[in-house]
Amino acid sequence: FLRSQGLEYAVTIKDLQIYHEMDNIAADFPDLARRVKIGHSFENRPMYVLKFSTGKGARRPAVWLNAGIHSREWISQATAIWTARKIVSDYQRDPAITSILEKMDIFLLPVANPDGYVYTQTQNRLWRKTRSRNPGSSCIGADPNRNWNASFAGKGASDNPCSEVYHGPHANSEVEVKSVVDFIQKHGNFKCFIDLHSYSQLLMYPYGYSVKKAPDAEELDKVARLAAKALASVSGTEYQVGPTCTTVYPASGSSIDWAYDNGIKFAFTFELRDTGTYGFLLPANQIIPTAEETWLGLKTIMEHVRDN
Ligand code: ING
Ligand code: ZN
Repeated sequence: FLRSQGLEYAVTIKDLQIYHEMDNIAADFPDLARRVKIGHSFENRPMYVLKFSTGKGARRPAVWLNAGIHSREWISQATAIWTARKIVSDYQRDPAITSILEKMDIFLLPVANPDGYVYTQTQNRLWRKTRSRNPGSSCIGADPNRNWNASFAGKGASDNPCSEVYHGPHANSEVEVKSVVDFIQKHGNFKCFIDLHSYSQLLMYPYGYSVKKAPDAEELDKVARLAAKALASVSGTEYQVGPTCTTVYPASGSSIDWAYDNGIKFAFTFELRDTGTYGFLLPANQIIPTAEETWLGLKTIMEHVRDN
């Protein structure tokens, strides 16, 4: 048993090259970035976040950047790891990120669904869900963006384990989701939660579980429009902005609705490039252009969080 665990761990680290880059970033900038294990996946892969902090106080107001919750949306994980490198290289060069980090910590989770991510690289490029077993069904996995405790099992989720939007047996049933929830709750001072998906070029805020208007909808809409404008300034990529439910479709149990209903006001989802020409199979030559433009959108949001 121990030997097989050891082997599995070795394979895992080899599979997830992003984890090596996280290590490299932390080694290159020990005063700014640290790799933190927040839990493990169903198949026992580690869940790593990069914590960016200038170290001036514990539990500072913090930003959570989430990526790769849906494994096939590869531009999400790629944008996240590019962003990690960007944060450390621009700190003390770009006044915007410098001032953001003077006041807040940033936690970046580039691979929120590691088992799914490995599966898309080895078995099925278009796998979306986790890889957990469903007792009584031969279908695998739950949708980790329907599994949060926010109108769980409501509109836009399925109770069929074979569905791509299966919500799972109960809220937080997916250990990958539970790990993030526990970390954020234990920390207790997150002000912003941003989830990166693809594709469609949308920037959305709560709610997805209902057409009811979020109490902060006006402010969130204003911030999202500023972010979309900054993003478009790089190479003209246009984003639509609005609440999830009416901008894309109703969806309950999502990460940003959970964040918002748990006091994290600045909750946004990006649906990155493109609008369907390549869809999930976005060519590699669009990775850096996507990451570059997204960075301006992310900074715009974080500057607003910094000042509010
Ligand atoms: N789209 C998202 C999904 O989980 C979404 C849309 C965003 C739903 C935010 C709920 C909240 O279905 C993709 N492409 O995954
Ligand atoms: Zn997605």
